[in-house]
Amino acid sequence: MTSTTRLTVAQALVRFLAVQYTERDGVRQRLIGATWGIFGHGNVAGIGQALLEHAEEMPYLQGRNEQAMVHAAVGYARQSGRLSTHAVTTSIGPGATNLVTGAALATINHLPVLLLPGDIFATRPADPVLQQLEVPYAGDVSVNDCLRPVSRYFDRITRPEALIPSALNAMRVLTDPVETGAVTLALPQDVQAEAYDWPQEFFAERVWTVRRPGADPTELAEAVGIIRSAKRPLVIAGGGVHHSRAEEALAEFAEATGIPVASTQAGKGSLRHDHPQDVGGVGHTGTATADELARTADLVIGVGTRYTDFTTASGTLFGNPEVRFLNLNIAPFDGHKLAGQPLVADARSGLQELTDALRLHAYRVADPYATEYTEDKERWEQRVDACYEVDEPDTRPTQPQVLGALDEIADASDILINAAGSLPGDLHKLWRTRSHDQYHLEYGYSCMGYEIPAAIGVKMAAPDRPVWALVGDGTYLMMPTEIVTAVQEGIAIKVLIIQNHGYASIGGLSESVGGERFGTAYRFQAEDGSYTGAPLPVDLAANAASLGMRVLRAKTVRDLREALAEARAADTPTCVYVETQTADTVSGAPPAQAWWDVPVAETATRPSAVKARELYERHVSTRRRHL
Ligand SMILES: Cc1ncc(C[n+]2csc(CCOP(=O)(O)OP(=O)(O)O)c2C)c(N)n1
Ligand SMILES: [Mg+2]
Repeated sequence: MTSTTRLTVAQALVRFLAVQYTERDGVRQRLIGATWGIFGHGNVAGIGQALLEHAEEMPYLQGRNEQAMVHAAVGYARQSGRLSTHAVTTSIGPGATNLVTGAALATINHLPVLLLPGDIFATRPADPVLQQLEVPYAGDVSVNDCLRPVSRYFDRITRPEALIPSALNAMRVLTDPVETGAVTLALPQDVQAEAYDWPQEFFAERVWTVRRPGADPTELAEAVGIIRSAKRPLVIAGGGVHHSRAEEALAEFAEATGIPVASTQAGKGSLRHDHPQDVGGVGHTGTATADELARTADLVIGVGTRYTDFTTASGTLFGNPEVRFLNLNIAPFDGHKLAGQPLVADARSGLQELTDALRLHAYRVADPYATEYTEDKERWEQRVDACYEVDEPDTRPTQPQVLGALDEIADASDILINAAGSLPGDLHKLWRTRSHDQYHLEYGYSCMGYEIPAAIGVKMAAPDRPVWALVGDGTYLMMPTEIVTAVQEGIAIKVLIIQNHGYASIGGLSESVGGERFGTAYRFQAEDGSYTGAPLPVDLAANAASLGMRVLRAKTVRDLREALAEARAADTPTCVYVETQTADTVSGAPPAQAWWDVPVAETATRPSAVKARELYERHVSTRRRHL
């Protein structure tokens, strides 16, 4: 007879989660390293009590905002190579629906996170319970159903014993390199507190091997043939390179073949910036070097990329009539994109197999092609130098000069986190990535507010490294809450706030699409009623200080250099606050080298929109459908 242990559903879940492990390349670690929680009715007596009772097995972390807790877990998971993550528990109702944005971000970026929202009573004694959505036509709907489309696995545990298969499925999905993303186990609050006699085996240590599938021989042979016939091949490295830890294999592939490597936002850092074959970011926010190579490539080798519109310049980038696509991807869905030849495999395994096969054929690109991209890369480097250069250190910096100041003090150990605003474009074009995991840009969801909580998660996974959250004023205002968490836990993140009085990015975009910067500035109204008056008397530095951070204010480039060095050395949460020369007057960064499709009004009375539409139609006419 199997022995059993009597525990509540919540206690059983916590004990189960504490003994799940991942293993890849011989390294084993805990799958769920800790659990974040904000308590209310719906989890305070169930999961809350279980976390208290099993505090030694499962560390608890207190957050301030449910969405932010997911961001922290995602940051931790990405820094851990998707081999370890956190769980997040919430109350029912608003606590649970606050998870939706974080869940979407995790799923879109293929990053694992386990969500445990409280749910309405399974037994329905209290009907409606506080915060319950009543749906007259369906008794089994709760607000947690909002989490279904943004979760890779969703279940509602309406009976204790249903937890067993559901928890196992949750672990399967979290550790599956294709499927992984947000996993949601919605937990009705009465069920959480219900006791059950659990089979002892449920609490045995379990190891989930994260697989590295190799290529199918037929697909591999096709792929080798396609590469051998290419004269102007270009690799586009996506986030899959990092997820697979395939950076060394990519460098070997590049060195063996002479093929240059461009990268998406998620893939930047796949090669170090000083690798002679790294041509930088590609697409709308790319470098001139990479975008010109993409325009003329006869073969694009996508490695672990989803080919978003930023990468393809909304379908206008790959202009060579002969261009073909070879897509090395662990997900068949992405492997087939742009009507390409799929090579379905783990990025590292697939690259190694390609390199071995191409070495046998002694394939290498011709010298003039290598000379061309080497010289172009050098020209782009000079443009970066020019953007970083400071003639007058006692004036306010431009945003690129802020990055230049950070570039001066950063080494391979620094990690930069950013997600939205004008920084992603500037960073993609300019940042010189010194280590494979230095450039942490969340651009799958480009979610304002990700940076500060994500920095906490990253710092937990990399406690000895300087971790910087780079935020615009808009992003800061969206979600500064987790500063309090960093202060409480003594997690020495660094927050760099760039003040430019509103949305420089969307303001610029608005102007280019005939929107005249409408609703994008944080300014008072001028006499004509437009919001172009004086900046608001809002002091974000004082705000960060009020939440417990040490704050260093920098007025000039000279101050900024000192403040960044001081913050870098600090062992408590520290903020550097700098106001830049506003982006609507001085940009400083190179303009976009490729288009991005943001549809413009087809009919309008205002001349700006009419003009923008003409330009829009010219761009649209260059779009290609790759078949
Ligand atoms: C949660 C969320 N809401 C809205 C957007 C759309 N958006 C992208 S950038 C941006 C403005 C960012 O402003 P700020 O952080 O000040 O950066 P700046 O553009 O000034 O560099 C907005 C509203 C978004 N990405 N995320
Ligand atoms: Mg701003």
